[in-house]
Amino acid sequence: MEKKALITGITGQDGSYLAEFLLSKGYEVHGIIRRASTFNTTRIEHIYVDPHKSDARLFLHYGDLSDSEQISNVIYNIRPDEVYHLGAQSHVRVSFDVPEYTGNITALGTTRILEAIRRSGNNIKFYQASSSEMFGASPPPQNESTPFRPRSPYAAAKIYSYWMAVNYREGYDIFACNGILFNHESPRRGETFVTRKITRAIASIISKKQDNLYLGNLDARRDWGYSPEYVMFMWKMLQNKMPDDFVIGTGETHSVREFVDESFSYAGLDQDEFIKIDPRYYRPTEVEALVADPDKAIKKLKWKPKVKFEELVKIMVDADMRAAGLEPIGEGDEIIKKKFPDRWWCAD
Ligand code: NAP
Ligand code: G4F
Repeated sequence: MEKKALITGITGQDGSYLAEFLLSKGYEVHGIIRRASTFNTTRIEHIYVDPHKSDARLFLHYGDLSDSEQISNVIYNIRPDEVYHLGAQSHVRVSFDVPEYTGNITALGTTRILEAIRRSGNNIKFYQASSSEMFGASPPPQNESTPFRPRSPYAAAKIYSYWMAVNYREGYDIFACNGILFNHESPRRGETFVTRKITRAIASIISKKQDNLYLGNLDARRDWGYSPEYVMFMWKMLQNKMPDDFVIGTGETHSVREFVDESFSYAGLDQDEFIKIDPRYYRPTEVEALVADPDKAIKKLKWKPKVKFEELVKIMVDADMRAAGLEPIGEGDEIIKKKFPDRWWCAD
């Protein structure tokens, strides 16, 4: 029988790729969406079919992670086999401005889902979108045994969720897995995260719509990978025999400055002309360096990321140039075609 998956955060970067991936695996996919005054479903419009049609396999339900009753109703009515909990206030800098809200959604939202699963009495597998941000001040490389030393309200909220997933696994025998994912990007990345902010700015500068790009800390280092590859491993974790927690990342690290260098030179722009520092983008406490040690996932899940840092940059610059109506440079498109020939859902 066709499996059913429920995705929270389906309108986000990862949720949209995961929905496509699960549809390609034959799942019936359900997503929770928030009511917004403007459309927030742009990333999933291309896979949406009128739910009244017989071939519809993607269904959307209104709900909010702050509303336990609605969450419970959706889980009770759908009876999913797997829940992928990706919904969150996911912006680290914003979490310093709205720490209480971040705790309510990113931390307590997880408890609301786990409680709904437990109370339903059904056998439902659970994926928690944990984050490398939880390692915070712990020096790299970071793996499943590295202590959590959070440096933001977001990280503290994610650590709470991590432990709730572990507790429901140990206490109630729920098949709950934490994917501790390092930064992963794509053309669908939210526009205020640093990589996308840079690649969008490049297209705007070339289009003469923007003169400068204001950034914060250029020295921070991140382990950046390609989102479509990461969402496949969310699914893989839930197909394992036993529930477990895994670090997923490339094992390579680059500074924000290197991302700027690589992307501006790919686009043929002189960054010195355009980059300015705005201290408003500094964080009260910063995570200086993240580098994954994904050895456990390599051995147990056969994790092997295909997209390298320089390739990720090219994929994102090309996509933003195309979105701005410019002719892409083209190397990024070639990388997608070559590395994912039968994975249509990777292409944007
Ligand atoms: P994203 O693009 O910011 O998407 C977040 C999703 O959560 C959106 O669909 C958003 O809906 C939804 N959401 C926010 N507040 C909500 C609420 N109150 N009720 C219901 N839904 C709500 O994030 P992402 O990059 O895809 O990341 C997916 C998850 O992985 C997040 O939990 C993130 O914290 C975590 N994570 C991400 C990375 C990364 O590098 N991308 C790494 C590690 C962990 P709207 O569209 O309505 O805003
Ligand atoms: O792109 P960022 O905002 O991502 P950050 O803070 O690493 O968080 C992302 O990755 C986490 C996984 O480790 C996820 F859990 C989380 O949900 C999110 O997806 O910032 C990356 C780095 C930071 O050090 C920041 O200080 O870039 C630096 N930065 C420099 N200038 C900037 C800017 N970040 C942003 N957003 N905007 C800037 O102008």
